[in-house]
Amino acid sequence: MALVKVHGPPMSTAVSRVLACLLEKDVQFQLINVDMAKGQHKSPEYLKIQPFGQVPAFQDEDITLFESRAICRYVSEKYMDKGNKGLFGSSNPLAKASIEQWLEAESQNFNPPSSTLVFQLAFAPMMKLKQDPGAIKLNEEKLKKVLDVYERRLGESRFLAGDEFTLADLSHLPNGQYLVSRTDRGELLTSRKNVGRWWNEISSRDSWKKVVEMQNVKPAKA
Ligand SMILES: N[C@@H](CCC(=O)N[C@@H](CS)C(=O)NCC(=O)O)C(=O)O
Repeated sequence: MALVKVHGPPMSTAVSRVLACLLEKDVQFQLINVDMAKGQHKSPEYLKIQPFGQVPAFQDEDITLFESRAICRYVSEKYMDKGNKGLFGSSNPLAKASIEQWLEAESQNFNPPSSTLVFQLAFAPMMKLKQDPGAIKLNEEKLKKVLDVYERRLGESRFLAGDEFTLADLSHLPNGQYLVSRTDRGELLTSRKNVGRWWNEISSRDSWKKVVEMQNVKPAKA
């Protein structure tokens, strides 16, 4: 059987979310580099598999998907019996709804302020772009409020959706990692008692450690 294909660099938060899921599920994959610096993600060929010109794009035989969280849901369902079997819950509708709820919270509440902070504090300086202090302040305040909710939730359960590590937790790893390791605002996560405990636990999973290793490998010069 052909390996599933992930198109995009592991440095991308959306790509790394999919890689973490594939590693959790123990699904072998082929990583295909997309040279974003050269605009390869906007090429007519690439737009056939990702019409918005973004990474990742994902292929499983004749199925082509984009949107990292949708890809993670698909991988978890399709490879239900492989790797971490509880990653996307069981057939219990309430357990599933709880995972969905926190997956949505990640994408709607956590991702907007955390990805803005990561961009402003880590990527803008790297790309020699001007930082926007107003956006930094506003999004730091927004993220604090979101994490206050997480702090209460994680005071009552080990992981976001219950006692088990699920896609809901996994989905926070990409932005969380950059916030903690590449900005000076990591304390937003690590200084909160319950969020800090949760962060240490989810970010030390073998699957995520492998993704971080992949991110730290410099791409070979063409
Ligand atoms: N919601 C999408 C976001 C994809 C996305 O924004 N990818 C970024 C890299 S993390 C990208 O391709 N940026 C280049 C662009 O938008 O032109 C997902 O989760 O897959």
